[in-house]
Amino acid sequence: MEMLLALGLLLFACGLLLEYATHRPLRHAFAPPHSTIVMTEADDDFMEEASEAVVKRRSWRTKSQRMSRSASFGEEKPASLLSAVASIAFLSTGLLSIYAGLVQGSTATASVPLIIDTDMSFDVDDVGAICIAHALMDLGEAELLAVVHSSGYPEGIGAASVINEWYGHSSVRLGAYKGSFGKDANGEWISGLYVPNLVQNFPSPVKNLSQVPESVEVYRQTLAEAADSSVAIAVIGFATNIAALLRSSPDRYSALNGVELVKQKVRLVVWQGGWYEPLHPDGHSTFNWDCGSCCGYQGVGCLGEAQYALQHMPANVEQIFTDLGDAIYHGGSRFRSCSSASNPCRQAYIDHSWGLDDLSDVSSTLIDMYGHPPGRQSWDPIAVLVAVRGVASEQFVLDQSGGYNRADFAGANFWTPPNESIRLSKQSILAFDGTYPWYAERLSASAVLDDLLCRPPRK
Ligand SMILES: [Ca+2]
Repeated sequence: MEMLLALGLLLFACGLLLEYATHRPLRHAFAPPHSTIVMTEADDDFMEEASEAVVKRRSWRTKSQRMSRSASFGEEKPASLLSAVASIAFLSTGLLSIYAGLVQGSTATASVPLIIDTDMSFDVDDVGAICIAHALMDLGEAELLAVVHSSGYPEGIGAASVINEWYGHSSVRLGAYKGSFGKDANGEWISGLYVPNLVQNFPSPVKNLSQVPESVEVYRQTLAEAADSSVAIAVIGFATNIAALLRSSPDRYSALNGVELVKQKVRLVVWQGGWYEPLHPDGHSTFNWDCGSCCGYQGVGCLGEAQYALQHMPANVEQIFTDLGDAIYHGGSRFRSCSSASNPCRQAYIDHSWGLDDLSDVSSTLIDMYGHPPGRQSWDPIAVLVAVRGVASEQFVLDQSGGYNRADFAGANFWTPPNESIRLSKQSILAFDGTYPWYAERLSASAVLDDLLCRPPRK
């Protein structure tokens, strides 16, 4: 982009110099003699009615019009046709180059390079998170670079491949943690309720982790290829992969170790992990960081990884921690009716036990307001949404910026509010901005997520 802009500016300057050398402004070469730009009363009336921003733009235009108003083009010396053509060539080529540079630049800044680190299996909100990431990719808002899976359950990454296939995004890299964590007390992999159906009955090139590299390898290759300070990572599962990344050594992809590589390439990490006041109490453990201790997972191979990752994340990387999602539902009956049976995202919600038809976990207020059964809570989709769109676009706000988060070995987290000694921290907690009442802001977020889920793949 910089090269294009520099070339454009150089050519544009050449055009101006040539025009100046001929003593005849280019715009005059084709203007009728003695023509004058006329300001109307309507222009001034409109200015008074316009917003402040519009007034500023029109004031600039009016000023330039007034400067031109007295110009009498017939007084200029005639220029040769050759010099006029040369001026046009320089100016138009320069402007086109500038435009191309700006377009390229705007595209690069509008599309967020994204990696999703998921434990897809136990809960279905990982499916929603990854499906909306693909929808955001179709919209040009995200560039989903990779999906990595954070438990050893062999088929988990197969479900991610099914979703890639559905959206036609085969370029999205896949990687998997290949350790022993992810089993229950009987030594059985914890599979969840939707992965087997997706992997066995929907098309995908990858069925299990034997077909993909280790997550840390995918992380390192993808980051090494990315622009500096560009990548957003949404960690919506266990911390096994990202801790391994931070521990990693130089390899064929990069001469940097893991911390150095993250420091150079990663702009933002959004963590679905930990609990934060006032929504939730401080000092408690939560699913992702205590390695699913509530729900049958044996923690060996995972416990301590959230603690390590928080301790070793470079300070220049922005970190947003989110526990929002409890009463924000997505993937309900609206999703069932807006998409087809061939959509694996939809099928996952149907297969999940807390999915479309189970209302036991929902308040009657939310059902009434939303008008239909609500689907599943939205912890992971919100993390991905914020990683891509930022906080401003969906009524979110960053709270307690400059505070500091840490976790203990068992995965309980402790948030230290900002103060003088840690005011330079780039860590924040995600919150709603309070524009709307509690239920309305959640319903609004639900609608955003369902809008994205209902988008058919562009392919
Ligand atoms: Ca998850």
